[in-house]
Amino acid sequence: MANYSIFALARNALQRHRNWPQAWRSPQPRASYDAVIVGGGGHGLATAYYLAKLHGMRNIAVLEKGWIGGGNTGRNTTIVRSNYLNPESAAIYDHALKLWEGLSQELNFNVMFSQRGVINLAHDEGEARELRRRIYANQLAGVDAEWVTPTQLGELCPILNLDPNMRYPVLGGTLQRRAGTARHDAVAWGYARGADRLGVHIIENCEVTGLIIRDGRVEGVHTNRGEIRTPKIGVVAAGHSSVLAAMAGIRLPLDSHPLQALVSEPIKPVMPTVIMSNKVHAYMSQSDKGELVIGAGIDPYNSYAQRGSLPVIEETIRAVVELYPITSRLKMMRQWAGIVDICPDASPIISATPVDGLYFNCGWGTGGFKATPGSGHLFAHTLAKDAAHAINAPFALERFYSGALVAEHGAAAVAH
Ligand code: FAD
Ligand code: PYC
Repeated sequence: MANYSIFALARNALQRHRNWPQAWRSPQPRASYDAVIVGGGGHGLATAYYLAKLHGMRNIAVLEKGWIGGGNTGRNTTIVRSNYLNPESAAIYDHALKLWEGLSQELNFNVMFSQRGVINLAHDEGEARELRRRIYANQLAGVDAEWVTPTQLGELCPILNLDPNMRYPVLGGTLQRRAGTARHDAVAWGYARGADRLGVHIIENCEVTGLIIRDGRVEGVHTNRGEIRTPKIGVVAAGHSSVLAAMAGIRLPLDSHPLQALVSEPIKPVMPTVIMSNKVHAYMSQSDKGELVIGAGIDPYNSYAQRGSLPVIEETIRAVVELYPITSRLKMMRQWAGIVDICPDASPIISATPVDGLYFNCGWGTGGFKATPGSGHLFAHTLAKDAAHAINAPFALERFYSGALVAEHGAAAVAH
């Protein structure tokens, strides 16, 4: 870490930042690799890192059409939790949460994982019953979860509106104390640097424009930087998974929608935890810079424009002012959207496909940031061994034929 000491910071500032060492290289693509990962978001980079670190696959490349982390990884509201309903989901998200707990040490890169707790509010009896059911399910699955009363909520977050006469009064909520937030860019950068040091080629501005398939087997990819041969392709392209699947003649059970977020001007610390409300509908936390980080529901239409529509954020702001009246005079600084791929059961797909050597990791919808380390770890296993890990086996494409869906719309906690 010597390069990142206070002296190095001062030296680099005086040298006008001209001599910072590159955190990862910018290699020219080779003619062939043992495996190619399509998509340089957190999931793709984590997959490459674990392929190299745990499975000895070093002749591999991550192909990213833009810059790493410029997709949903750099656009999300950074909430990390594992309080899902079904045991299969609790297992996969808690696998990730355990990896989050050691990630800064693993990567020797501060991903600013902050276990400040995540609260899901109940605003009516039905919601309270459903949330309590989730607490019991979580506890049975070994995931920490507890009920908090309005009085406790007031202590955990003094700016929360607990007026019993509000439109949807707060009746209580669930709290997962091990949950929290992480710095999204740092996750991409940390995995990129780690993978690069293990020999992985991270190739930005390299768009996959076609898949080379012969006799039911992958043989490579066409890109805007030429053809690259490979016997194994892992597609981790979040909002664009259906586009990549179509290149192989595969139709995935996914819908692509914009999901929006916005941040306020920075203010003093007022929000020590993360709070999500399904019914009034907004989720909010405070970044270390002091901005309130606010998330919306999805736009109802399909789109690839990373913009989003005004009515959705207008409703979100209404909800935020209702839940936290002190925000009424805050200025909003930035708004954006990312494209999320949503499965009919709101659970992800980590799966082989009918094409030999072609694998997909997608469908994380509005909630895949929290899964980043676990998803990469399990997808690397699946790619290296040509077989699912026990934890991701329930998330194969097979479930859409067998009917063994893993319904998680409630726990997704974002309206869709
Ligand atoms: P991405 O980071 O999107 O990476 C995919 C990459 O593939 C992109 O960089 C893209 O450029 C690249 N790509 C696409 N097509 C090609 C191609 N043809 N060739 C080469 N590269 C290609 N999840 C949570 O858990 N908690 C949250 O609080 C949360 N909040 C969210 C808020 C918003 C506004 C949004 C949009 C999402 C949110 N999510 C959240 C969801 C989460 O961001 C995603 O599920 C997760 O980041 C997906 O990671 P990824 O690495 O798969 O995708
Ligand atoms: O999955 O926890 C989540 C989430 C929060 C905001 C968007 N997704």
